[in-house]
Amino acid sequence: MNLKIALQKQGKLADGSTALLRKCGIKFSNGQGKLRTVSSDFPLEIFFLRDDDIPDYVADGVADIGIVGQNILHEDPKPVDVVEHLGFGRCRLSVAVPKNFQYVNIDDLRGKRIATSYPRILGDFFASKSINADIHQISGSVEIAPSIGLADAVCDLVSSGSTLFSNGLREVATVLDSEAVLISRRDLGAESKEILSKLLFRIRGVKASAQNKYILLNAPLNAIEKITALLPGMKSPTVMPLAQEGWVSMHSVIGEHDFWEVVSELKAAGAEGILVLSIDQMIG
Ligand code: PRT
Ligand code: ZN
Repeated sequence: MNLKIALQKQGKLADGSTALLRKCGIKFSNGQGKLRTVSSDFPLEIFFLRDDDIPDYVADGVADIGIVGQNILHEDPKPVDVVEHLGFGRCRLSVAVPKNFQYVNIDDLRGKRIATSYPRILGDFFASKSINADIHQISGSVEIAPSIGLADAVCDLVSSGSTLFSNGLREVATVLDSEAVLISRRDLGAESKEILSKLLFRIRGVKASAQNKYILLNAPLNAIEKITALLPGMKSPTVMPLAQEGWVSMHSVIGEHDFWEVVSELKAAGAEGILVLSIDQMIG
């Protein structure tokens, strides 16, 4: 039996989704135009679909699980469970105004015409701020709406901000932060649940490895204690003697977030020859 997963065929989540499965050690071919494939080494059947359709396919049980942006689920909620945040496909749904729009705060959007593909999320946002605005739903190319006279402002997904910038728009308010999530149908059978938990175990290992680095350094014996406090790692650092008397090599794992801060503290504590390597897998 295979677990069926729905992925975006083409677009912003397509590469991240297939890359995640590959990092989980799942092999499959996805040649051009292929709509369906079966992994050769994991009980997984993969469907390649349009992102907007994925929640429906999962809710209907055509697929058991799927990868989709949170923005899609918030705009059009379906009876599916979010089982894991995946840490890629990050973007935000933001309101942006033309450069010459005198924007001071959100109240300046009262009575304005705002073009978006996310009328529900934007409507809820305005309702929470007691703002009445004219939400104009369009399905694409939202960023050109102000320049062609269709709207006073827009509400669209932003990642780098370069699309807004090149269309003379300025981001003024974030409505929703979004990332890719793994969703599941609610009535998964026992066997499917077991495959899903194997997949989740691997996904969590991949996520942990992406958030951590392997660090090696040389230190004088009298710095071991201080450095151990800075590098607790998964349990405690490995300490190995160097050929040179009075020195050791210390190995540990370090979170990517506080990496630069810790590195300068390590140097201050006496560490030398610091090497930092990426981790393929990390199983707690
Ligand atoms: O064909 P299909 O329906 O499957 O794809 P689509 O065109 O509807 O979706 P797609 O591929 O554009 O986006 C899929 C999902 O990726 C979205 O639902 C989000 O969850 C996520 N995502 C992450 C993004 C972006 N980043 C993003 N930057 N989706 C869209 N964009 C667009 C945005 O709409 C704007 O046009 O990219 C442009 C802005 O990018 P920057 O970098 O210039 O700010
Ligand atoms: Zn789409």
